[in-house]
Amino acid sequence: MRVYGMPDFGPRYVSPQEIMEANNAYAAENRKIFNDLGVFALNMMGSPGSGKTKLLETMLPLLQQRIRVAVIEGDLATAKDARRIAGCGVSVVQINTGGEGHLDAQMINRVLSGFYLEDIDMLIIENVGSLISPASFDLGADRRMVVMSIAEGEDKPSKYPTAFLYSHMAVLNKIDLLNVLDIDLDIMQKDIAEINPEINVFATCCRHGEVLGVDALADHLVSLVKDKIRNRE
Ligand SMILES: Nc1nc2c(ncn2[C@@H]2O[C@H](COP(=O)(O)OP(=O)(O)O)[C@@H](O)[C@H]2O)c(=O)[nH]1
Ligand SMILES: [Mg+2]
Repeated sequence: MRVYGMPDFGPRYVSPQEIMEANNAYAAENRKIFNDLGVFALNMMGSPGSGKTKLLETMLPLLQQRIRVAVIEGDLATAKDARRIAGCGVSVVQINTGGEGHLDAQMINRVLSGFYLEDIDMLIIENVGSLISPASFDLGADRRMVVMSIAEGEDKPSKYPTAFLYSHMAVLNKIDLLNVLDIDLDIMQKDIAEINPEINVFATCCRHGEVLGVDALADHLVSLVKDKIRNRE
């Protein structure tokens, strides 16, 4: 919900609950559209620079061999990420939020008509780069995934637990940097398991020529998408 200008009868207070209720109504509508059309939606979150777009660029060719994928890109400004994804031959819509640090369900709802959803098995939504507010806004996706670069520091999952608490998958990216950083991957994994014992953790490297772990993540995602397709039949 947005309040443009001030109504005649004076300022109106829009409570956080009202904002969340309005968001949840759109999220429910999105979920219904995804379920009616058999589209598996993934809400992908993580800090700026954690490697979300790079992970997509690396993983999309593996996914496209087995399922039909489209992407929504969220950023404050520019269509740079959408251009990168379009380079993989995938349908993509870029949403620029201006100042907002997250995508909300209404923004997703507004761009869904830009896709031929009947011809898509999976819609991946790369959220605005942040470990904080994206985790609070349900988009109506089937699953949530948080991507963190190990270079962000091993203490970050415990300092920013919300995204890990609400995600089904966590990706620890840039493991090629283990050689040059004083990072203990075990501490990160232990902290994540403490925040959310159910979460599936994947360690990846997306660096050209050194790709690691992306095939295991792609396999996991394809099996989730195929489960949804099977349950619908
Ligand atoms: N060394 C290394 N660099 C990576 C890896 N994954 C991504 N990067 C780099 O990290 C930077 C940020 O990646 P980007 O995909 O734009 O991050 P996003 O903001 O989360 O979408 C880019 O320069 C990527 O090439 C990785 O696994 N290893
Ligand atoms: Mg990006």
